[in-house]
Amino acid sequence: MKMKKFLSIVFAAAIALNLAACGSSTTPAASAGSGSAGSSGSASSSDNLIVVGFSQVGAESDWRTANTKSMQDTFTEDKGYKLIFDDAQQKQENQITAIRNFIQQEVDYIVLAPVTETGWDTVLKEAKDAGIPVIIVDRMIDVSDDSLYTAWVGSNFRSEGDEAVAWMESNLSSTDPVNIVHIQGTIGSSAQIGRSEALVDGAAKHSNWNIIAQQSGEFTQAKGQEVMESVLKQYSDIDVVYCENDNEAFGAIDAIEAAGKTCGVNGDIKVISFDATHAGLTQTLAGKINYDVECNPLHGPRVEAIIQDLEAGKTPEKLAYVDENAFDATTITQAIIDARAY
Ligand code: GZL
Repeated sequence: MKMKKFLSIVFAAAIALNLAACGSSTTPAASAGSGSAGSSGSASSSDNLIVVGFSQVGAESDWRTANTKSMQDTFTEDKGYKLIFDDAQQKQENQITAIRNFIQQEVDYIVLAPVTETGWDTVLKEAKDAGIPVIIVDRMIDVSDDSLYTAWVGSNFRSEGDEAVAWMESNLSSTDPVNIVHIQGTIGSSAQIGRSEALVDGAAKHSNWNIIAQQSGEFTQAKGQEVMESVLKQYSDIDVVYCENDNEAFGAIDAIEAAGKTCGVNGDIKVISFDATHAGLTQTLAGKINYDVECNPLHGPRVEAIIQDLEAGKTPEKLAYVDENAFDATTITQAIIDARAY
């Protein structure tokens, strides 16, 4: 429970005791702020719970669904939390509104999964002024003052991209032209920035690599399919499609097959993907995705550990990167997929 709330309860008790001694009928004035956090429920219902306001990007992908589930499975009332969840539908303005609502409700912690890196300074200053710690999860933010957030936990998206490029270097021709379609994620998100930089830098190192098309698939299957359909109409000689998440890859595969071509292992067009969700690895096992780089979404327990540190007066690590693997169609097995948590 936040010190502010604790002190206001002590203050209220002191007044109540004092008034009882004096026989006054005045109601203690200290109710403001005591247990008003999470006021979407009654104050008493959340008085003993740690109230966490979570602003989630949206529900655009299998990865996001797994990330949301991890947070909801972690922050339950029987574990001492009240989770106030907001789905921003991939719009930053909705996340900013949600954060302001969390401040108004005097939550104990704000967790933000930022849709893009910039544009957070003003609202996070408001949270700081309200004395509410902000934990950033998954993608990173670019702010002028990093005291605006207490801790971040997420992935190294650049190294994810480098992992994919290393596979391409080992499995594509080093001499013949390699024509690459680049389906990017949400423009301005850390995941897109890191994964895109890796491919662009990789292509710059190989004179036979040509990025013939580069467009955002917004991390969704529908947009990924739309982009790939359009590119297939323009180019007949495509060697690789580099999809910045599994859902874009699913859309690209649908478009490739609808165009009468094959993809993946021994296919006309190789498919690179990111996230390694259950559905993505199932397509990898089927040989339709050649290489799927993991992006671990199970941040609930990691965020809880940060909050528990703060509750105990400890200082958590400012930046915590999660460990991640990658999966090749030629070596993955059903047993590997079955053993995974998402
Ligand atoms: C990456 C995450 C990305 C996933 C996509 O950490 O932000 O957003 O790669 C999701 O599937 O939409």
